[in-house]
Amino acid sequence: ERNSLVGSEMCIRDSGKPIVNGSANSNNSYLFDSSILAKSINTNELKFSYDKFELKFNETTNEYWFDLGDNLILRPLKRDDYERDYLKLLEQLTVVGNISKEQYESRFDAMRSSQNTYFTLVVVDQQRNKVAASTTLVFEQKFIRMASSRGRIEDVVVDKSYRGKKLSKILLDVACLLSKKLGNYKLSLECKDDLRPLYEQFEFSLEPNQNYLCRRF
Ligand code: 16G
Repeated sequence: ERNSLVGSEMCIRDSGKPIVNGSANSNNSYLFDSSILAKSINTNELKFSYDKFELKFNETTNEYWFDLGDNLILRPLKRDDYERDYLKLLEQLTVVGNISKEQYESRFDAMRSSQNTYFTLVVVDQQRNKVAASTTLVFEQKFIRMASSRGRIEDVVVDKSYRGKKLSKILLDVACLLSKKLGNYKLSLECKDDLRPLYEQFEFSLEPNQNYLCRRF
């Protein structure tokens, strides 16, 4: 029955040599060192091509980001993205609840200090000063597979007013390449039936005889 596939885990596998995460994060405002993006994401290695996808660098702040055109940029989550309605964006995915700025910042700091674990990517509309789309790539370190790590694609969300601009595709393309370059042996995600075609474009598939089981509290 088709419904039995709801929430099933989809997975892609890759074997890659881990590359060392960039130097210590010199910039306090990014969740992770953006030089990792610059080193890992070569436009010609992305699965799809986009109208504009241009690496930019600010020598003063030492920050990298990608210019997507149309006043949109792609970069790591920033500590002040609370002001850019990041949590309101997440509300379009699931329940967020009332999170104060202080609570957001303290969770951000905890995530930032978990080295090599949280890679939240955001697309920001610079004209409206608003987060338009986001996803988080999460790494889980393992002893298995020669002390490898697995990746998970989490919290993919595009603001209603920015749908149809290929933002989820761009974010997934970047997250998948990042996962591969940083040496995950597999990458997985959970999704509803209607989103399967999106993820299948990135070679995610239901693995035979694998079930995603979930207990909620
Ligand atoms: C979806 C998301 C997952 C998110 C969950 C929230 C993707 C690929 N999957 O499964 O990351 O955390 O929804 O729903 O974005 P929940 O609050 O019911 O767990």
